[in-house]
Amino acid sequence: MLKLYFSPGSCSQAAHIALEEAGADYEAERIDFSKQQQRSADFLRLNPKGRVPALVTDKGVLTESLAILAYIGQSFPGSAVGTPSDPFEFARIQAFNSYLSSTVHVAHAHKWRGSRWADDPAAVEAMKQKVSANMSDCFDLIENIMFTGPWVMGETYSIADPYLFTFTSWLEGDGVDPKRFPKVHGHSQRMAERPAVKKVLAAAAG
Ligand SMILES: N[C@@H](CCC(=O)N[C@@H](CS)C(=O)NCC(=O)O)C(=O)O
Repeated sequence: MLKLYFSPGSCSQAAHIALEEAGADYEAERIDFSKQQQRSADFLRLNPKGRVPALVTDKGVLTESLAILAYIGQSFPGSAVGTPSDPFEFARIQAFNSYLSSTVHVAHAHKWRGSRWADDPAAVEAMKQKVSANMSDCFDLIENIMFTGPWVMGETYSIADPYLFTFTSWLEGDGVDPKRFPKVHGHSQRMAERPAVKKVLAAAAG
């Protein structure tokens, strides 16, 4: 059975929703950041990066949301998050998710994790001050160029949808009004109505 290590509200939420959407048989174990459990010896043995998500499979542990989402999509081909067999269509999904992973996530991380990039408290504070503007720029691009609608890739729901939903949920905390992006905001509202999403949010709250 698959086992997902997650922390509520973090990027691991995307993999959690994808597992639900796929109808996968899985177990979910919460990692409590307030207790620094991501740095515990037990968790570091599993994922030396000290981050979530981590997915234990029968072939070994997978890390990185981009890889985990693609693995779920390819493992459950007929499901709501099954990946397309056409290489170009799959690459389009990966391009979108890669932008979230390598650009938007990094822009967001400057708010709480600036010490990864600088020791000087003034530099860390200066990075924090850029988060709102950088997240706005990223979402301008998503809203106006990258997002098709009603789902990220158009008519077909995919592994890009739970991933975008997760990043959109960070906007308010980053000082950005999500309503500034009507298409993305509508997407979030549609996502919130999906049974898989409701189940994951309830599990995270419990
Ligand atoms: N590139 C990784 C990033 C994973 C990551 O940074 N996860 C955050 C939560 S969103 C985390 O575990 N942070 C804990 C920490 O930095 O101590 C991915 O996309 O999965």
